[in-house]
Amino acid sequence: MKTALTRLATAGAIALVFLTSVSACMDTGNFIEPIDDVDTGPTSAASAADTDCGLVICPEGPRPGGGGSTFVANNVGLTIEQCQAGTDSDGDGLTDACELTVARAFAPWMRVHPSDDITRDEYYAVTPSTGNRILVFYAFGYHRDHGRVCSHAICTAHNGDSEFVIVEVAAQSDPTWYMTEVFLSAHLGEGWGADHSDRFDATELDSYRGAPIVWVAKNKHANYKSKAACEGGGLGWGIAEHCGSNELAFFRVYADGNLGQSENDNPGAGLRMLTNCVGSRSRPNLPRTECYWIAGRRFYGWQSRREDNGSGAYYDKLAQFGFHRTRAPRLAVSWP
Ligand SMILES: [Ca+2]
Ligand SMILES: [Ca+2]
Repeated sequence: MKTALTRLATAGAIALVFLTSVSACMDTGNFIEPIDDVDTGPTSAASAADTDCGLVICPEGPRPGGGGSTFVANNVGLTIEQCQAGTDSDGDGLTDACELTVARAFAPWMRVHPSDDITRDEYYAVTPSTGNRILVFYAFGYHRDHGRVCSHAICTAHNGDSEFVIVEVAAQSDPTWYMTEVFLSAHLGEGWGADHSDRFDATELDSYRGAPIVWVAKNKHANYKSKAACEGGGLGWGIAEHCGSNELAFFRVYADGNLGQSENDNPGAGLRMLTNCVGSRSRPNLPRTECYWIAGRRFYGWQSRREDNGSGAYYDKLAQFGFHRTRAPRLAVSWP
């Protein structure tokens, strides 16, 4: 995590180097190192990057040393140019094969408590951001939040648990790309001191094969960067969360698990939803369908909604980070 002053100073220093050494969109060979922290804010379909540098990539000049000290390299096996040539079912400029490959390459590894129930159905969205950044939203889709032993409402068990992770990626004209930042949900939007959601530089988390490792709190499934952060975070009122390290689970990225883009929010833009309302893949006998692109549609983990109030709508979380737009803003803009 950086302070605002640190980010401001860093952005200023980088901007000075940038202005004196490179010009936008010059040919920088096969290494394309993005300038960090120079976002101008959320972009629209008609952003300058679209018209100046193609849909996704705007090479912004190399930085000596390569990769940047806060980035984590990951060989995704294809270049950004290859990502823009082929079938693009959701119409966002990235091919289906690219979105699947990128989602698999950066899918979070989960350190879960050995006695936790992490029954889940995973879905993901891959969306262009500004410059050469791409954001991937990983929706864990836990069927149940098993609660904690305490008296407040936040501690109670309920159907559905809509925790998520967002990974920000710097695409390259080279098979090696970079994980730049990660957002971890931890009871996002819950009050009472329970919301420990935050954005991190990629190197602030442990990583495996270029993808982040997250610690998943037992029963309530909040995401933390470490066991210490998990057990020091808690649910408020001194009630601790618990994390265990005996198992390493992974986010299952299916070819038909791509949510696509929200066409409802971008009429006429040519974007398409690939998954909106869907039944449970892992337990087809469950009674409910869950919808990802309907505002305010609470998530019940495919289980009967009569039992309780479920968990927060995935749409609302996608929209908070701009995944309902043609381009999502950088994580640093969504969560400064
Ligand atoms: Ca696409
Ligand atoms: Ca997409």
